[in-house]
This record gives sequence, C-alpha cells and structure tokens, in this order.
Amino acid sequence: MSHSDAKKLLLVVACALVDADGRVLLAQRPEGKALAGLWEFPGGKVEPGETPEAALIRELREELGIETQVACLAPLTFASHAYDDFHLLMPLYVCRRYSGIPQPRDAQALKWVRPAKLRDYPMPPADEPLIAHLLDLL
Ligand code: 9L3
Ligand code: MG
Repeated sequence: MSHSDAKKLLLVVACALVDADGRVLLAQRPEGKALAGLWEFPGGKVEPGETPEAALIRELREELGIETQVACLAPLTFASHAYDDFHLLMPLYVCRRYSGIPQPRDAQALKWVRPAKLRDYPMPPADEPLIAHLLDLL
C-alpha cells in the first residue's frame, strides 16, 4: 500500500464484559446504524482528547447503564480492520468488575454468551478475530 492509500483512522474501544459465570456480553447493533443486526462487543468512538479507558467507561455508562473504573479494564488485544472509507483501530478490554446490571439504553438487544458459543453470533468483521484471543483467556 502506498502512502497515498492511507485511510482516515477511526479509534473505537470495545469491551468484553464477563459475568460471574464466565459469560461474555454481546450487543446487537440497532436498526438504522451501520452494520445493523450484527453482534458486537459493546463500545464506541474515542472522542478527541479522551483516553481509551475514559471513552470505554463513558460508552459502558451510556449504552448499558453500568459503572466501572480504569483499574477494572484489562487490555487484551487490538482489532484492526480496513473498511472501504476508513481504517478502524479498536483495542479490546476485558472487564469483570463493574456495578449495575447491563440494560439496553440504546434500543440494542443484549445477550450473555458462553465463550464456546461466541462464534454462533454474526459479528462485524473487526470483532470476529477478537474471539480467538478471548477463548485463550477465558
Ligand atoms: N464497531 C465495530 N465493533 C465494535 C464497535 C463498538 C464498533 N465492537 C465499528 C462500527 C462502526 C464504528 O466502529 O463502524 C463506530 O461504532 P459506532 O459509534 O457506530 O457504535
Ligand atoms: Mg457504540
């Protein structure tokens, strides 16, 4: 790829929220949004000047109504995916300690999924390679 092919970089953060039974929370992208219907690790865009951890804490509050802290976010790996119009770079954090019960605040369906069943859920292309890393950990 030559220099002139460089795409705009979009920084997004995502979270594997893990419950006491070792299940992972997936959120279904709502109608009207890009990639609607696909199941993703919850998260969203990092705002200018925001740290990835602060962005993830904010997104988890906005989308799921839960509270967590930087110390409860363990970085696991990165997704990197070239869409037609931008390059998505997305760190994945694992979070096992949070307060509150995740609720759909954004009209998205939520599902707690056993790690061995994660591949049964159609995901955005950026998220799919993350499953192997999670299976190594969980
Ligand atoms: N995205 C992919 N996988 C994820 C998340 C949270 C986001 N686990 C992609 C979908 C969009 C972009 O990142 O192309 C921005 O996400 P949003 O702000 O539309 O949720
Ligand atoms: Mg989001």
